[in-house]
Amino acid sequence: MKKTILTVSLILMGCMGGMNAQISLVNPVPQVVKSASQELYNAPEEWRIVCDDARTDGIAAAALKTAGRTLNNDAAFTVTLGVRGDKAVRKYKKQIPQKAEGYYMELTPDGAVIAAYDEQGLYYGVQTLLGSMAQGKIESCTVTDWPDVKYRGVVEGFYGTPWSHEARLSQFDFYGRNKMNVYIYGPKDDPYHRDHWRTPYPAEEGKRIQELAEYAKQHGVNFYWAIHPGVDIKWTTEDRDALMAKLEQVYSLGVRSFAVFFDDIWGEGKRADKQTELLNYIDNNFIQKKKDVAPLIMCPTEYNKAWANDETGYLRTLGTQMNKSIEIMWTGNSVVHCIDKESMDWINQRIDRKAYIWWNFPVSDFVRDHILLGPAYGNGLDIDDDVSGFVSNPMEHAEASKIALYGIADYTWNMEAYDYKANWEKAIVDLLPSNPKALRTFALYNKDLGPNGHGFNREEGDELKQLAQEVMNNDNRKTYLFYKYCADLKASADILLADRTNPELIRELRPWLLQARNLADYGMAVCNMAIMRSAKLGEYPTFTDFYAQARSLQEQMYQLENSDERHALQPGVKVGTKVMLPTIDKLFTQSVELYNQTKGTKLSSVAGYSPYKLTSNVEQLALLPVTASSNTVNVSPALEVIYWQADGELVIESENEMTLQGMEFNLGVKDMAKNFTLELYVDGEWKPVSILHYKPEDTAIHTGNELAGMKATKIRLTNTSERDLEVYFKKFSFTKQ
Ligand code: 14T
Repeated sequence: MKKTILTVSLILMGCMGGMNAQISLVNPVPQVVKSASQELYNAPEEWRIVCDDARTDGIAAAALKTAGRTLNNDAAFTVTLGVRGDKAVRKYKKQIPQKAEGYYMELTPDGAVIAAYDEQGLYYGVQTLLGSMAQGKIESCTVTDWPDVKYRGVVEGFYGTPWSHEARLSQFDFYGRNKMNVYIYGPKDDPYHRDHWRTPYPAEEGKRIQELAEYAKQHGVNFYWAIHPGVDIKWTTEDRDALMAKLEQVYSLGVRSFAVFFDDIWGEGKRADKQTELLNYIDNNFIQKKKDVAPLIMCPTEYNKAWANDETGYLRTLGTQMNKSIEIMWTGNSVVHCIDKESMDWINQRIDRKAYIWWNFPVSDFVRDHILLGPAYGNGLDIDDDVSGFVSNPMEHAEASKIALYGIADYTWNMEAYDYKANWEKAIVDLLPSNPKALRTFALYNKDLGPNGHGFNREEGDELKQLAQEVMNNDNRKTYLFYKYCADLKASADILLADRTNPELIRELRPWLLQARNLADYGMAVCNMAIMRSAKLGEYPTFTDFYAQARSLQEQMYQLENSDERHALQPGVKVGTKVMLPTIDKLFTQSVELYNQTKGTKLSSVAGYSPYKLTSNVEQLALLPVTASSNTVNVSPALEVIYWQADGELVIESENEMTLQGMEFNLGVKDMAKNFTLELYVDGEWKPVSILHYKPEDTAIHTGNELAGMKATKIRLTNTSERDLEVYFKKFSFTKQ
């Protein structure tokens, strides 16, 4: 099969028009395109639709009717729609690809014919037609098209603020346009999904679910509703019935596709045999019985290779015992990982079916100080036959996620042809046609995730690397060039801040736009320092003026990171962390050192500004950001279970001596205080401070009265229980006087 496609696309490259061909505006890239000529015609202002009665009320016709053109039965331009067997497209029977969701389209200046395999394919044909006319032109061509992956889309599966209702509606428009057919509703912080999974949706919330399911359907998107019962499920008939009742409620709201998630839990809920029994029960007594419900999807507890234990055979149990129609999700070799052929073979063997990929990109719930605007790349281009579905877990920033999702739509539709760089360029124009250049420049510095517990990195700033080196070699011409990169970033951020065409996007980007301005200003100040270092004495402004400016900007960046521009518990706003910021920091330090050498001054050359430093030999804690607002210092909570080994410690060090007021932390497990020792570093010595739970059933840990008024430079929390512990890290904060 692959071979024929390859030959077809090779032939195609010959006949396809240049990059301006209007069909090239379409995302995802269609499988087979034949262009008749290079010529472009004006798209029609009005058209008439010709189709069998059975099609008039379908989603394809509806998409045409709402596409902003006048319907007129006398119009010269005819759009003929039909699926296999329809009279309207009888002549095109042979051209229709024999694949679900496939379609054939013929476009001339006089009209379009879309002949599809099924109604969904017809809808996609219409999307291709509309997409190609996005710039008001049409080109004569034929398109034969179908998806490589059966289920393509998004799982709203992150921790953090769930998407708003409006954001979701806008997503479904976007999925429809980009031929994604799955949306799985599973935001970790919707109480009715996880913490209170037994509780039925109240009327108001239920109405919104209903509206979402309906809107999704109109856009060719299957709305899956997921339940996450593993946190506290008892393997009793009572809980089983509670779960069934909840599914029934959601069914009554119009939802026809369901998923059950068992990720990020421990204890009883993790048992493979019990999960299997429950899922088979749901499958036999609900999914199959209803007749109009899609195959069930489940997310296992061991959802990636790093967490899979072949000895206990969790995955094998699912593989052998669970009904074959149930889809099993998988994130790859680790929680956040790209997928390749080899890793698919590994998992598919174990679960005895094709895994349904849950790709943890562009999700940023573990690096909330970053926003991820880079391309979607790194997955094998040859795994279409090895996956049953492929969905992306996005950021809590719905609009901004569309850049990566645009790529995932393309990748899953036409895998072999996927060109992530070309796709990214198109994605930017699609998202912000009013200011693509500014968005592109800004996005260049917001691709990587920075250091993170999952060790997942993205390319960023490669185009700057050589220049950065040359700047460090004191080549002033290169410094001017680097200055221009900074100026470009500044201009882009300013332009975007005033863009009014996509207010939701700008709202999401805002903290990073403000930080980009600081970063760019900082970069320009440092370039000025480097240049003025060798300038004549007395020339104004001087090196020290720019030094003071650079210092101020370092501090402003710190201030913004700790402002309430972001989520209170997980703040931080970082831009350009891979190349741009480190380059500026290095150049700052070097310039100050050289200046000190020649002038005999003692200016501080340490770049960056952070009065608090966290160190820990507990691996999962070592990278957590520390933030501070006026009197409160806070360590960002971790999402996962923390393995806190015996004697493992967490230390917070302050630049200046602090007078403490109070402190509270929460390790998510009751009766934990007795396992830990809290100490303050006072006058060169560690002094213990008592800790306790106010109530036995409380997980919060408080300090004794002696803390208030103590002066210290460091705080240390140690596991002194002589046992390795499993805890959460929900809160760690203290206040100063
Ligand atoms: F179900 C899974 F496939 C999955 O990825 N679960 C969560 C997901 O909700 C979250 O958005 C994602 C990225 O943080 O990773 C999973 O959550 C984790 C993963 C960890 F390794 C939470 C804590 C972890 F330590």
